[in-house]
Amino acid sequence: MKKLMLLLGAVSVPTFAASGGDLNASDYVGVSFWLVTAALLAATAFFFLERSNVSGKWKTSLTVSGLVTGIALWHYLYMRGVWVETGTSPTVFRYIDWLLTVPLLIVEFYLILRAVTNVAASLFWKLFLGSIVMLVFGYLGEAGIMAAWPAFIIGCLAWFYMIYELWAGEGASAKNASGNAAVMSAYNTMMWIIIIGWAVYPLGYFFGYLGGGANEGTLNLIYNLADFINKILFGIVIWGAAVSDSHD
Ligand SMILES: *C/C=C(C)/C=C/C=C(C)/C=C/C1=C(C)CCCC1(C)C
Repeated sequence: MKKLMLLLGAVSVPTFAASGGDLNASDYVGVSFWLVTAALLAATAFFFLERSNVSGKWKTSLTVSGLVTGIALWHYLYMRGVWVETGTSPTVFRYIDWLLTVPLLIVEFYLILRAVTNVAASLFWKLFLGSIVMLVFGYLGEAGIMAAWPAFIIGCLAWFYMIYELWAGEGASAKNASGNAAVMSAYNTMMWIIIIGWAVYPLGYFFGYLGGGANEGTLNLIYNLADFINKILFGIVIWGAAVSDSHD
């Protein structure tokens, strides 16, 4: 209970700082910022409270899920303010959020694999470095420091490299060598999240910058949906695996 009070206290502070203008009902992008903010708040409380409901080896995974949604909640409070007040993309807040939460998600993947199998730390570092290159070039393209197309292509190559490592690299050999059904299914879930779940982001970039002129509404709507899938739904999938593994 004390933990929950602290959590609620911590999230109520920035809402004052971040209260931008009013929310217009026809501003569907602003409404999507609002909805994802509320969902992130609920998800953060949920993941921390559910720690007591799972066995020891899963607790850290739920903590990391809660950190991811908690960090994103903090940024969404401000991102919504930027959008509602200026009608432009909160690019800097967005990328600071990604730079913090994407490495945490990779830690999360690593923890899940570690819970069921022995994976080399080098897989973690390869995914980590790939994700940093992907995000740095995404930012250079979105901030107009680099032309939109080349930045996008280099970002995609870094993402393809991560997929290649998971699909055919040392992680894949470790998985196949294990011959264990639980290992295979945890590994494959993570691989498909990075392939399908993460593909929503480059789609957002594509429709935002490369479909003829900048379209900031579409960009932010797609990014907000992507965050909902990859931060909240992904956390819920882990929670589901953790609960079923803890109660049988
Ligand atoms: C919680 C935030 C997450 C999981 C963010 C993930 C972001 C990406 C997978 C971004 C990918 C991009 C490319 C593959 C190409 C360049 C543009 C990016 C940065 C949007």
